[in-house]
Amino acid sequence: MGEVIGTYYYRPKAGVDFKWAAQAIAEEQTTGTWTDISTTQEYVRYLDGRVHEVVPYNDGYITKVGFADDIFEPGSIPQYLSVVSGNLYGLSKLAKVRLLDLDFTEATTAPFKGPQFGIEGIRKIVGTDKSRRPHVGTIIKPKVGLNPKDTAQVSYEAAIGGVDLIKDDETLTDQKFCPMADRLPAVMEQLDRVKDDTGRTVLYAINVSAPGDKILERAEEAIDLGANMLMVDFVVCGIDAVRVLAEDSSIQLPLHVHRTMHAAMTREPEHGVAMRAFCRLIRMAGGDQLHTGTISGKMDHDTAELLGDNKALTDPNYFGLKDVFPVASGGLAPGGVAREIEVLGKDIILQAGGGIHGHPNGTRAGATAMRQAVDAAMQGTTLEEYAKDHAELAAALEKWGTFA
Ligand code: CAP
Ligand code: MG
Repeated sequence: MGEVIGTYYYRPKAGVDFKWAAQAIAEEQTTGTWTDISTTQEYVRYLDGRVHEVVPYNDGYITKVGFADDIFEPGSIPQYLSVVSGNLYGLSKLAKVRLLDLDFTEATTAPFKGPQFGIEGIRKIVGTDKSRRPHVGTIIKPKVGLNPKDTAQVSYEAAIGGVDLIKDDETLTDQKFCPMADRLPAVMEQLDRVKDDTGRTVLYAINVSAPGDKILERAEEAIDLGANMLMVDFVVCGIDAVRVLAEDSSIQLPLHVHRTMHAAMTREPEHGVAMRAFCRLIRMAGGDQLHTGTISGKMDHDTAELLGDNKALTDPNYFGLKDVFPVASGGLAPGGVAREIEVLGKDIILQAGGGIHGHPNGTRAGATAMRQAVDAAMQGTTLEEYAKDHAELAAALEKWGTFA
């Protein structure tokens, strides 16, 4: 019988034995409760959570807990989460507890198809399968409020300026000021223009985040309207919504997965759920791209964790599942590109909203400046050097500088 291993950091409350605390996690998540009970039959025992190790770490401990494969309903992400990431956070004897990572088994990953496209599939669509350069993306800004016509115009400017990907912002879905039925065809018409003019395919990740009983219908409507990519906010829609979209046979489009609200769980180093666990689950669920954070942007991050998160997404040997394109986004600008690539590598999507639409010479110049920054890195030239004969990059560096 295989075992899924959950790795947890925890800090017991004062006076609570640390071994007892680890055992409490294992019991609460499997067959136990706060007291002994008379109803447990001997044949149930094989489902007991097993504490494999406990090692001191900073102010607390790290433990590995084993969960028998049979405790998991094959293919049910909601139920997987209730086992490995359920009641334990509320145990009063624990001052803090954080799920750090999940090691699944063949049996628990077998039901999942994983990403339909992965990095190679996306690169082939965009045409970077030879150059292997990082992709540049933008988010339509302002986050909400533009009408479909202006949304399409902003998209055209970003696309002709050189981005590979345009996405809706996480709060833009199907509001009355910009209905999807008007926005999507208007944007795609502009991207078709760019394709005709430049030969470049630019992806537009339309946000199909919606109530649970509507999300598939929303996705199918987007397909009928000519979408070439879908986007979903996985925390607010549920990780299983990603699987529903990725595995639906009628949806043959790449899936951009946004993580808004994640920081309520991932940010606190002693309590919550590390992004690593979500990376494992989103890869199983079938996301083709996933936000994991930046080195130089506006969002809080831990570089070691971020590198591990991106490795979890791109590890070539992960139960035969395709990899996931990591997205570095949040406060990015051309001056931060070199640092991002230096630390995160080239299999990365560098996404900038304000860092493109806030360019002194407008969106098109902002997109061009981002691409110039990527080209500089690919040539091994410094941003400052490259900016000497690339005006759009020079203007971006003038406004925002370079991010160390
Ligand atoms: C970035 C963004 C993204 C963040 C989310 C925003 O815009 O559109 O949602 O990247 O953070 O709304 O902030 P800017 P993360 O480029 O203008 O900052 O990717 O870490 O989940
Ligand atoms: Mg956003």
